[in-house]
Amino acid sequence: MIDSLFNSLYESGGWENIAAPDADLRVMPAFYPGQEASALMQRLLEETPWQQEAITLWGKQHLQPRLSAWYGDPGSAYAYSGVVLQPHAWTPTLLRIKSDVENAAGQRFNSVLLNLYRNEEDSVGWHSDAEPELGQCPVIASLTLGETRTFRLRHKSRKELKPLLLDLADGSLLLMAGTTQHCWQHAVLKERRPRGPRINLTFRTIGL
Ligand SMILES: O=C(O)CCC(=O)C(=O)O
Ligand SMILES: [Mn+2]
Repeated sequence: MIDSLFNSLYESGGWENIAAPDADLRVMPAFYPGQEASALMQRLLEETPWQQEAITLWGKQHLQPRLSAWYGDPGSAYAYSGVVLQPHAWTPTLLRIKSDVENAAGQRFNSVLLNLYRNEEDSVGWHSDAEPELGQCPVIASLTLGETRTFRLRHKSRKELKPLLLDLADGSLLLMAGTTQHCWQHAVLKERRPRGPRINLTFRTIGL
């Protein structure tokens, strides 16, 4: 967590709340301690059928600058930017992580998007997770394994608000809830300094 945010953090139930207008953001920095996080990272690197999806933007096809995989309950197909991802069936590794995340979040999830950022060149551009199938005020739990990358948030309309920068470290869990997706966008941008691999898992609830 960056220093400038330190004053706006307060603790509740192991969560650090991040004070930001029109958002409900919490972080658990050591949700999985070091060794457990490394073991899970290794298992997911090996077990996941990683794919580089093609997306359509303004009528043009592009390969996404990261690898991904979608898991979920049967029927939880996920559509965005011209891609429709059919879910893989849950693995024991992912079911175990899902149950840990559900206990911390106090909320059930029926799907998860895995992203693998292979190095500093991989990224996800500015967006909000506001697809209709996620519902009105989606709760999204985001687990980071591996390299620390900067997670940026910017308010959609209040341009006077400074972007928030969260350094999401190995084993950390971020919860985004309330009006966060309505009012804010987020991104993990390319970096110049060399970065090792990072896996991010965003647990979601898709209306079936
Ligand atoms: O990698 C991250 O921390 C964010 C990923 C993300 O925003 C997404 O998959 O929708
Ligand atoms: Mn997102």
